[in-house]
Amino acid sequence: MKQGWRWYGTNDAISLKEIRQAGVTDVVAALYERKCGDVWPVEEIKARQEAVRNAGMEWSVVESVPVHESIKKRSAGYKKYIENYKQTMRNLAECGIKTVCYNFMPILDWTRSNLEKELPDGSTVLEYDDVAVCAFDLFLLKRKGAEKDYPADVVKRAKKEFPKWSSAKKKTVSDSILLGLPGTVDDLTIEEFREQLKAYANIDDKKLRGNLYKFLNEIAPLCQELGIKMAIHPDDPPRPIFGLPRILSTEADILEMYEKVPYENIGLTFCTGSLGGNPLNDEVRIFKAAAKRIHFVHFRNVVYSEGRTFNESPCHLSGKVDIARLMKLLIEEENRRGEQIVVRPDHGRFMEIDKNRKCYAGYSYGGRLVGLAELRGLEYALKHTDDVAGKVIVFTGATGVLGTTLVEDLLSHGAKVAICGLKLADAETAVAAMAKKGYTDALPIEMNVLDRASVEAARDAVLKKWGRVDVLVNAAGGNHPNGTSPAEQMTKDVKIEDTFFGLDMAGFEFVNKLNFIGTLIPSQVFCKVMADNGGGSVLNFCSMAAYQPMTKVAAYAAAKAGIMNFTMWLATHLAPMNIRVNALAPGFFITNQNRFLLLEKDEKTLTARGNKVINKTPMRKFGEPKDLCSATRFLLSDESSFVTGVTLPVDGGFVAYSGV
Ligand code: DNO
Repeated sequence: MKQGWRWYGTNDAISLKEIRQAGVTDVVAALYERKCGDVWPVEEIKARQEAVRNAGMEWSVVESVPVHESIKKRSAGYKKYIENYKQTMRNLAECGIKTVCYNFMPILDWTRSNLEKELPDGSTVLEYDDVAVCAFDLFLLKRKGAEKDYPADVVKRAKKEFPKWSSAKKKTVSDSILLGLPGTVDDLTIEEFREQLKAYANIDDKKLRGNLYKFLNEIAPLCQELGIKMAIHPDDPPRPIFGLPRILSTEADILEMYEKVPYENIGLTFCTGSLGGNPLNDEVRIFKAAAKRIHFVHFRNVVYSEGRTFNESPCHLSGKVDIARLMKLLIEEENRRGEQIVVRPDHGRFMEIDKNRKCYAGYSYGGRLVGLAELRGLEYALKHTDDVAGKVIVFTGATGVLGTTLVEDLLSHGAKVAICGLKLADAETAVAAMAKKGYTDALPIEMNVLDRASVEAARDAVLKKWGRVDVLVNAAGGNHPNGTSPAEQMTKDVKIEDTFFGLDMAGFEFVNKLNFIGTLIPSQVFCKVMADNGGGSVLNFCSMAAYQPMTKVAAYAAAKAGIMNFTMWLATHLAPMNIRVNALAPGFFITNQNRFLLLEKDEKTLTARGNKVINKTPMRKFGEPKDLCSATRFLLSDESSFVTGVTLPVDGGFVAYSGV
């Protein structure tokens, strides 16, 4: 995660200096002084940006550019406000600020009934008490039909408790609901709220959704052109309140928005606390489903006392939401993108340390510092206790399509990788590309897997750099047209040179040797190092052709079958030396060695053979290189310490299916 912190500008009781000292790099801010619907002038954006820069940080996310009510209702004047919104986007992009958080909750933004729920230690947290909200709705707002929106027992308790409310309590609850929350658009009186509710009498869930999608489709092309990512903030609490529809509360809501607004840059602010405000939400599931278009993250937790009543958790990690798993998913998503996402610790307790300053509700210094420290510790632990972290991995064939992805994954999990390629220049290019992504524990090595002297030189270079070898990945290999017979079967009609009898012996030998001997020599050289060192593990690369040969590729299939057999042999032989030997059998992935067999020249249309493959793959698709990452890490790490001699297919079911 890129560590971020919300700053309320010059009105904030917390200074930029203090924020910097919290250790964050990214500031989340807005032009809070601008009215909702105004165009944000470039000079004002620049001034704020300068202030943040002078403090040593970057203003990278806007939270929020609020959406004018007329856009939500599509009522008089909305076109002008959309134009204004677009102009603000242009101005932000001109300043290089390209992530924008906003929400589409009618009238009210996020809602709490108590901003100072006291915990036993005297610190306070924000609370949403369903009974208090119900009592407000029934007896202060006096909304018609309100009763049916609350469970019967909540209504019963509200009726019983409201007569006992002091006028101070009435004021606290109304103020908490209608005003006082930072980031909300307008503070309202009860009368004003009632008036505004009327305007929504004819706007139901469906209509509001339509208005959101229209608005987004109107601004999406411009945002795309400007490189702006729009990150809608989920409803909080995530369900209808006061009879107002809320349309961004659940997994289905998010996916519907993705579908109706088909632009990658129109995505989500993944706010764990807001989503957690509905007991039925499964935030982990939502993250997985929404991952690709998550552009910004808020981490915090909630604790339920009963029904729909919750308070914000005093600990950002524990509570209803599984933050540990979400952090893990976030790290995976960041690895997939090769880019970090801005995260801010959302809200925090109000503690003694802040007693002399007036912080915005939820936005204390101390409480958020604690939250940030917890999140940072969690991320650190997840990144550094990974089982491949610190391992020295020699990776042959590291510059190929699959190798590149796997190497990056291993580096991102803390391994040290010798990137071995036939040509030094390719290995160096790969190492430089990894360095650009921030992975510097990589060493470029020139290695010809068929030449023992070359492999031994590589061994010496790795030992010189890191002093040991823990893992060998034998990914070098491949097929070649010269080792392939063009005809699937021999019939009277095919030319003899296209059959087995036309096979070029040199071509056959090359492919067979490259795969089998190219696995054997590095195994012999590096397993000796591991044996001397007390152990290690080897991962060979097999193929679907190892289980059952495929037409045309006799040399390749025979070699891969040999590797599968050799994996078992070597596993047996080296088990007493604490060396495990396993293999991975990728199903069908488009790589440079098989492209000519599976795709036509246009690189899109499947060849007849490509179609056959898809038809025999129960999952009906080719694999993507990242599909091999977790299986690879598993087989390399101590997670699989009792697994040796196996060949693990990662194939969408290809091996399992007979084709009939
Ligand atoms: C609460 C915040 C919200 C959020 C807006 C986004 O603490 O998460 O105020 O900024 O809903 O528009």
